[in-house]
Amino acid sequence: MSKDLSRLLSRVLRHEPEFIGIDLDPAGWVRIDKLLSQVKKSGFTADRELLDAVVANNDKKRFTISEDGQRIRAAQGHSVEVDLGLLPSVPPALLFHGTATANLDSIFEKGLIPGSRRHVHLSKDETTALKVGQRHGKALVLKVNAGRAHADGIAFFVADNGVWLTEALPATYLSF
Ligand code: HQG
Repeated sequence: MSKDLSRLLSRVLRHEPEFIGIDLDPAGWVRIDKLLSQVKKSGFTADRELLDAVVANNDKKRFTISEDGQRIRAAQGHSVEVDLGLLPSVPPALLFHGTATANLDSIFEKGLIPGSRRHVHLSKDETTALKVGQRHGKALVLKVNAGRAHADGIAFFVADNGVWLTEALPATYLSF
């Protein structure tokens, strides 16, 4: 049950709010009471207790509840247009990006690009990056020279859940 709600939240808070008839505000937030009533109207089971458990136990901390406890948003991973309001941060010298080997030629030609999402996602450690890459097939991990990219003026952001984000990254900052 909590897995179903987690999947539904990912879908509506990142990609398809209209699936249950909600609107996200420009920073991706929605009121929790409105969300829960629309979830129920759409035939799913949910209440505040289950929602809080899903948020607290989510393996990747995908969802953030606002400080006043009234609103929720996805921490990252959006394909809908949102401005998360994150301030640029100084990244670690080295970050990692897991991808499918089949993407390599294109990545070294065009650099990392966000695809259907708003940002390129970077991991702090190789293990996490490998897991991200494996979602797409035979995987490998690219090293991202984030220190040099940052020094060259590329902005990096850290999402509420610690995933590093950037808008795009030329191949010159990538290596094996
Ligand atoms: C690839 C998950 C060809 C890129 C994870 C990736 C993450 C290119 C795919 C989050 C390319 C996009 C995001 C280029 C990039 N040519 N392919 N020039 N540039 N790509 O799913 O990074 O479980 O949108 O390497 O944990 O895999 O959903 O991004 O393979 O944090 O919460 O294009 O999603 O979180 O795929 O994953 P995605 P991602 P959740």
